[in-house]
Amino acid sequence: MIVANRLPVDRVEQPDGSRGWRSSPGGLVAALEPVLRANDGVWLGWTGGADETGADTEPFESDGLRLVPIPMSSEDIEEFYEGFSNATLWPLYHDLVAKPAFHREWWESYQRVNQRFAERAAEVAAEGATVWVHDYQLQLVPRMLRELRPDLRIGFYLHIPFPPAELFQQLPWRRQLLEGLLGADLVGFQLPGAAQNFVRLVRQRVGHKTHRDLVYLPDGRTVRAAAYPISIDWEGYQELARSEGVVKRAKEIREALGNPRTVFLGCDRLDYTKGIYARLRAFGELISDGHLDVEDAVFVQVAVPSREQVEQYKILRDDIDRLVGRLNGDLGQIGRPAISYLHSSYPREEMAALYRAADIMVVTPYRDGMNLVAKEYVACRLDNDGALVLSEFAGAAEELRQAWLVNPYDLNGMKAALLEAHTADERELTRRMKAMRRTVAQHDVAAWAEGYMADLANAGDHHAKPLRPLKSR
Ligand code: GDG
Repeated sequence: MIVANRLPVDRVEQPDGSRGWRSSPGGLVAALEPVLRANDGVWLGWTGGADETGADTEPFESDGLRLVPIPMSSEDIEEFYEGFSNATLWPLYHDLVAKPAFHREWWESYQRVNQRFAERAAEVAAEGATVWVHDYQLQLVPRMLRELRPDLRIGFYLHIPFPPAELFQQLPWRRQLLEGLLGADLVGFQLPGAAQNFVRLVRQRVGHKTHRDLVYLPDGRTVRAAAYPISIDWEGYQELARSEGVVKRAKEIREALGNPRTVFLGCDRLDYTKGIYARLRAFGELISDGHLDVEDAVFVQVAVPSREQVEQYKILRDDIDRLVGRLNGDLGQIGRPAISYLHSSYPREEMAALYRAADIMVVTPYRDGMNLVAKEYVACRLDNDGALVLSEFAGAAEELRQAWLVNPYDLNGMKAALLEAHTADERELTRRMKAMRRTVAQHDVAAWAEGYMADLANAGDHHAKPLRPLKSR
């Protein structure tokens, strides 16, 4: 059983007026879907809409997947989702890039909604089932679920960074969150540093004995904390990038941009952790300094709308709108804007075409758990060309060592890296891209899911009945 904040489907209106479901594309769905199908599993999560009655709990099937909806009222959405999840935990776990808000009502709501997920999971899970809980919205679920169903094997995976003790300490409910996670047999993180932060905090704040990646609980259970860097569907992106439609569309995109010599690309959810503002400033300065010319360079920035009800996100959107307006007003020429700014989301095919069309991919988050966009770009560069400028503070930087690595707080450093990537010769580009492609091809999302599931099968209570390996079931 997968337990995640969102179900892998979106509600859509059918042409005949009835309501249906459409699979929502994304790395996580692509990764977990095969695991789920192979194991006759179910996926439990929120449908994305407000349900004031709380009545919509009937399991349903979509494209062969068994789905169990968890209802949320508009108050839950405001307090649990937009509040505690996205205005408390998100900034706190991303190095305080924004100031986290601590509100006791939000915490109450977080507990209530986590309890709802745990109770529903406890009702649905088969005897001795394996349950994999995902991400920061559901950190209390492992413990709540274990209390209800001690027979289950429970895994947890955090998609975002886990902060150092100095920051985590601020949270008024720090101990409860740690204890929530300790309900799992295996707690997975993107990077080894995050797993170490967690183990250290458990030792300091909860007082349990620890040794390396193991936590020893007073009741005899052991919990393992380890890193499983997430990845992408490598083969899927290869195929997509190779397809006729995508190749043609990539050409069209460059033509529509006026066939400039260099296309820079940024593609992110519109989120203050992603460093969009600073990267556009750096690019703007390269033009005003005379290093680049709008006649032959353009920056395409796709900003996918995200969390639009949260105050910080509204402010960010306005700031970026203003900056883009100013840069284009000051630096652009007729038919030649400096920045081509798109506030929208696109189908996967269009994303792949953009990756193919871009000479330099610019990924400069202040902090990011992994950053799949960087890996997707690499996957789409079938000819071993193109450059990746990547923040040191993205999880992906631990694997993609051949990118031009930058400190996103250092504007001059970013400018220098953008220029270096811009002037690099073909041999240099090929050398770097080839190495990065090898890395991502070897560590794709299937390897990620299999690695985690194999460790989960071996983790936890050694007296429990061993789980049959997933593949042979
Ligand atoms: C979190 C963590 C971690 C984006 N726009 C469109 C679109 N996307 C797809 C991308 C990519 C995914 O969404 C974004 O993933 P990222 O990893 O870049 O960033 P977050 O959304 O912040 O994800 C992150 C990740 O979880 C996984 O664990 O890597 O650190 O923050 O796959 O392609 N897809 C489509 N249209 C869009 O407009 N179809």
